Amino acid sequence: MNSSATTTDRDSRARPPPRTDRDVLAPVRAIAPRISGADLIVRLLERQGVTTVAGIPGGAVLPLYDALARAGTIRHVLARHEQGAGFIAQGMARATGRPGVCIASSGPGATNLITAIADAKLDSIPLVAITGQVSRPLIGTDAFQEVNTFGISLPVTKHNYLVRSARDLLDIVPTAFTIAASGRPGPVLIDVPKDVQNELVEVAEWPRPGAPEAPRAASEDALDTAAEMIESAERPILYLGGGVVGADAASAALSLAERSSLPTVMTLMGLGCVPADHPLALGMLGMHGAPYTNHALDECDLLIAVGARFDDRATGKLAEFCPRAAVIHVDVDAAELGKLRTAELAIAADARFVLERLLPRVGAQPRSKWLARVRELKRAHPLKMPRLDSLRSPYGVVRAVAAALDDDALVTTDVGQHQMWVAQAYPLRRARQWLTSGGLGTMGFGLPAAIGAALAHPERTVVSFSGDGSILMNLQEFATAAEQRANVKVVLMNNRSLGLVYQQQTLFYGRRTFASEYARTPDFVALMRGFGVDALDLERAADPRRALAEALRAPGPCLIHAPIATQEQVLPMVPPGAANTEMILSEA
Ligand SMILES: Cc1ncc(C[n+]2csc(CCOP(=O)(O)OP(=O)(O)O)c2C)c(N)n1
Ligand SMILES: [Mg+2]
Repeated sequence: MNSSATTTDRDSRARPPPRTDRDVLAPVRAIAPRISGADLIVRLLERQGVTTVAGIPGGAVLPLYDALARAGTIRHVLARHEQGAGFIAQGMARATGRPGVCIASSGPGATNLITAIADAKLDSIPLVAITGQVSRPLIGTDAFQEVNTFGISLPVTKHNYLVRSARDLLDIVPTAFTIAASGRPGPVLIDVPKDVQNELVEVAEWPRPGAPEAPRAASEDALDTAAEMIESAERPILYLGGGVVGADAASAALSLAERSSLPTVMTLMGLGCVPADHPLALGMLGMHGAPYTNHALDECDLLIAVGARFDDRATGKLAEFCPRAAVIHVDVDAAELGKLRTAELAIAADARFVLERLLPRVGAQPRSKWLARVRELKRAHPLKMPRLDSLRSPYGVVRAVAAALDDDALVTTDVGQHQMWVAQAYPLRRARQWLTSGGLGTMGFGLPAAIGAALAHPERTVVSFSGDGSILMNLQEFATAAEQRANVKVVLMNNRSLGLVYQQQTLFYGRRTFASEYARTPDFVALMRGFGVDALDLERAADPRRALAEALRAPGPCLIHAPIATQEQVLPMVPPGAANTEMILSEA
């Protein structure tokens, strides 16, 4: 979609705006009231059902902010950095499945949003980003706070617009919501010059709100073939990715797994689709997956990949991934099919559509031999989680937090060892419970995403596992959390290092740990006082477990400081480029 947007927008900047369908379908009546582009955006957002947006104002977007102020219908969450606003919007989107909305000004406001937009692109998260731009006559003059936001965002958006006339907003805004949420979801950026925000237009008729397109269907033939392949397989494995979450297909996946006795692996993005403690759940595959998970994949004869994209962190050395398996690959994005692994059966369709229609096509199968073999693999190649009962050990902290919460709690993470410890050890039991930056792996994601999730589900607890490196990347959002009284609990696993880097240097660079250990770390508990946020230091608490449970129960934001030894490693680990069966199993 980007390519068409580029050519259209680039080539026609100097020309008058093209006529749109709306010009033809909805002729403007002379008596219609005149409304500014900024007011139009607010009305169109209201019509989309948007109740909360996150952003930071600035000169080029002030008309829109004024329209938000005058309307008073949409809650605006004032972030402290535009990347925070982008991740707050993402948190709302990931927790609900509906597009999140963020707003930034031109120039540095827009560039600060880019990482959050790229993150949404790689994880297929529906997002609508609205940026202010310098007025049309100034575009291309290096005006104050002018950057080519359209150009910069082009490769990291699903679609983007530079709006050339206020009238075009009537098409662009609803279409942006449709594109963001349809098929494979993703971020859409709308760049609106200041004079377009101020431009008055007559609106005779309002467009319909943009809704997701109907789910993409699969052919009866493809469904029949898939069912036959599943029926006749001896050692099938279901491989679920983030696309299953995006398509709200988790319960359909579980039903199919149960009907046909399919051991099920999940990608980092797919965790929660099948409850972690379900007998068929094999947990996360790949670089930090359980040894038995990767061994089971090595033995399977049919891999049923749904909404998963054979990412290198999941597959390890691709040529040796599931070497004995035929592949059924279901993905709503046809571009994913055959991209990395040729499938014996490739189905470009909605995950839920396919899974729900496969269910009546497959018979109940006990698969006792294969399930017995999988149990044997579990015994022979367990996931070791040492010192589970200690609050000084990573797994112990994760399990203690989980034990104090129920399944309603949402979990976000930052990026690093702590993210993988949580992925391995937290008993995730439902889709949309788990919000993590998978594709881009963005440090700084956790806190603002948790704020967004808490805004979407104010009645729930949101726990964000973070690292001492990651938390400093969007620390300023504690001010937002305090202001919003967001029910966010940050569990800071402080190993005084960029732990995952430290681990890789230890394992793969001759122990030359360089630029990964902090000579000084801040007093995080004291920092929280500055933000007006409660803090608990597990090291100093007389009864840490009780203090932890109380901190998690108390409403509002809180930081829980959990010191961890720098030398702790997240294992197993598949060395980059190696096959998933060549895991490093013990500490080096
Ligand atoms: C924005 C960003 N910069 C750099 C990296 C590379 N990186 C991946 S993990 C990591 C260390 C993270 O440290 P911390 O947050 O303390 O987590 P830990 O591994 O110690 O648990 C780094 C630097 C990244 N993922 N994101
Ligand atoms: Mg760290």
